[in-house]
Amino acid sequence: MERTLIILKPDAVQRGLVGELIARFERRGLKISALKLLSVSPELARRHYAEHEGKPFFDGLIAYIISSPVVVMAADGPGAIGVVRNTVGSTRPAEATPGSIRADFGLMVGRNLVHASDSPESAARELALWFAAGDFAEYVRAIDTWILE
Ligand code: DAT
Ligand code: MG
Repeated sequence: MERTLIILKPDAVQRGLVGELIARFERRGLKISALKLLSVSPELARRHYAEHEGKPFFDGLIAYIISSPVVVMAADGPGAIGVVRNTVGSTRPAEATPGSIRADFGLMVGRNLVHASDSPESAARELALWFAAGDFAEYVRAIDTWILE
């Protein structure tokens, strides 16, 4: 079972899409193991996006992510990292596959609604950045036998 980090970015919160976007991950069968809403400090934003430091869009990306609260969650499931990336869609909403979140709700790369970890290494790093070990709930859902073989 994999665990991945999902961030519903400021535009998702401001547009009132939090419930709709979480519902997509739930309906896919993923299990939420941690969830919170918070205002992001510039320091945390820079650490989260450290791989993009120095790129032309970095300052705008940080300004965007700290502009309003975000919802951060951990989602568990078989192949969760790749499944969530596919559910979210391509970085540029204009190029995302219809049916993905970024295609269905977005138009521009700087307002692409959701962050999702892109590899097991990123997931481990990002989960540790946003959550403490005690923040994760380990539980069984009664419905799991109808989702997991
Ligand atoms: P993703 O969010 O799909 O993992 P990424 O890690 O390459 O994409 O980039 C992080 C975020 O930075 C992305 O969601 C939007 C922004 N971004 C990426 N490339 C950009 C570009 N060329 N111009 C403006 N913003 C960009
Ligand atoms: Mg990325």
